Amino acid sequence: TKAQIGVTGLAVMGRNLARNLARHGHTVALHNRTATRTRALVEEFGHEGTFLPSDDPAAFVASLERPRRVVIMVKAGMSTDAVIDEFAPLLEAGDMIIDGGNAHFEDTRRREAALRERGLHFVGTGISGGEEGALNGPSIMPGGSPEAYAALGPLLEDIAAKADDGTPCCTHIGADGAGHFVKMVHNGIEYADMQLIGEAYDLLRQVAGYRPAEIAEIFRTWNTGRLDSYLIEITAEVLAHTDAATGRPFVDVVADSAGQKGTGRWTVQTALDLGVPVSGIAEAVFARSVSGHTGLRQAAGGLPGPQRATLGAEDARHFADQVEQALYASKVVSYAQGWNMIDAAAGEYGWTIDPGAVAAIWRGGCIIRAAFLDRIRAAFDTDPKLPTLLADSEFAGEIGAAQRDWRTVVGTAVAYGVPTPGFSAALAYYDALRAERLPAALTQGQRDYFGAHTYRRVDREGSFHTLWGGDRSEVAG
Ligand code: NBP
Repeated sequence: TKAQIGVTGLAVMGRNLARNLARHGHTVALHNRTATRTRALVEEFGHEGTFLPSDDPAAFVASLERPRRVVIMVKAGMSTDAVIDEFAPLLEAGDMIIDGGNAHFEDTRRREAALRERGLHFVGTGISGGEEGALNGPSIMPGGSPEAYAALGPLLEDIAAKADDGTPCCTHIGADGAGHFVKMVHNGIEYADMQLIGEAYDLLRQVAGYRPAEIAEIFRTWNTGRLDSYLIEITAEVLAHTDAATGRPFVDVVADSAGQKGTGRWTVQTALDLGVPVSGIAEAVFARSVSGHTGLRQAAGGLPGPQRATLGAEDARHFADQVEQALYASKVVSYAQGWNMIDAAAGEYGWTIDPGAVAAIWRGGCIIRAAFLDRIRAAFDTDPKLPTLLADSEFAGEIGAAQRDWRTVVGTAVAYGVPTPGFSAALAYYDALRAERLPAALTQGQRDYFGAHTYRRVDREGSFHTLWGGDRSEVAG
């Protein structure tokens, strides 16, 4: 017998993906640079399905049925290129290499083009859900050609998470790097969601005066409504947790310096190149960065701020409801920005991406899975050309209803000296989009003054320049 699919790179992710495939009845070829990992997998989990382990790449390739499907799950970056260089010469026209690592989409585009020249399919595939997801059903975002997806999709859909309506959380995203691009935006949105939740927590604590265990209860309540999501659920778990060593709330004994692996940063860097404002994600990345600058924080630690008493019980309860409104509205903004970014990239790179399908496959398996995504899917199903989620009638109605509380919360945060860059940036974006006139007109005047950059007028076609250094008459620019 031959294997339907093979996995090379059997650290946590590759191992769990291979087990997931085997548990679904597929025969899985196994390979890892260091053979002990391959053996360990078979020894521990061999009973879960049919595995064909090989120590050497040629034997691994020979154990696969054609067209061959080789999944690479190694550390993203140079390791991926090294593994491609090792396996590509052993493959034949029509075979597929699937990169399930967290590759940068530009690398995926490069690799896809190079392998296509050799007659091989390269499927850059975003996989979200971590270790747990890889084993029990991740959200899967494959790029590459439609032909490759035809031969690979059914296998991936089989092992993907299933949304509540039973549909697999896997769909062909678009050509070459589209899958890894969408996975990158997923991670960016994840950063923004986590930041907004963090701000809500901070306000409930510092303004409303709630203890972490009480805030956990508030989050649990929120999780039964429109904020129902994996991240809100685990936030409640983390906040309810008590440190065994000290008896203090766990959140109080953890050093307040947030780590990052870089996909949030990639999202913002790419958004700058595409010219798409993703201020929610950017503020989240910067907030993690600020948290890590201990030197700066120490130096500024003594600067004055407001002295405010926390709210009384009745006001605190009301404030918590307002924070829910602010959190929800800010979340809608950051998702709207994420989808704008996907749309801009599709234009730039020639991808055809179904925005509703992206929402659909994030409903399960991935870190940002949420009931809310079903509504985003519905918004794009109603109007696939929706310019922004904020223009969808349902979201517009909700934000319209939330905006007063949202302003109150941001204002209160300022008055109390609690930093809420996510809430504030989202509100500023909302106000910028709905503004009749922006001070960009003044910016144009300044640019024309110092650099003769010219401007357009609201009342006439054409480009103009004012002779600022002369008689200040206007000439054609
Ligand atoms: P790691 O990212 O820790 O990579 C370890 C694997 O890469 C091992 O199998 C190792 O082989 C192999 N490898 C390396 Br390193 N250099 C190699 C080379 N030059 N040639 C051949 N093999 C090489 O594994 P992971 O945490 O399982 O993640 C795998 C991929 O999945 C990464 O791209 C990661 O970003 C992505 N991802 C991870 C998560 C997560 O939650 N961990 C989630 C989603 C995506 P060895 O055993 O011989 O050292």
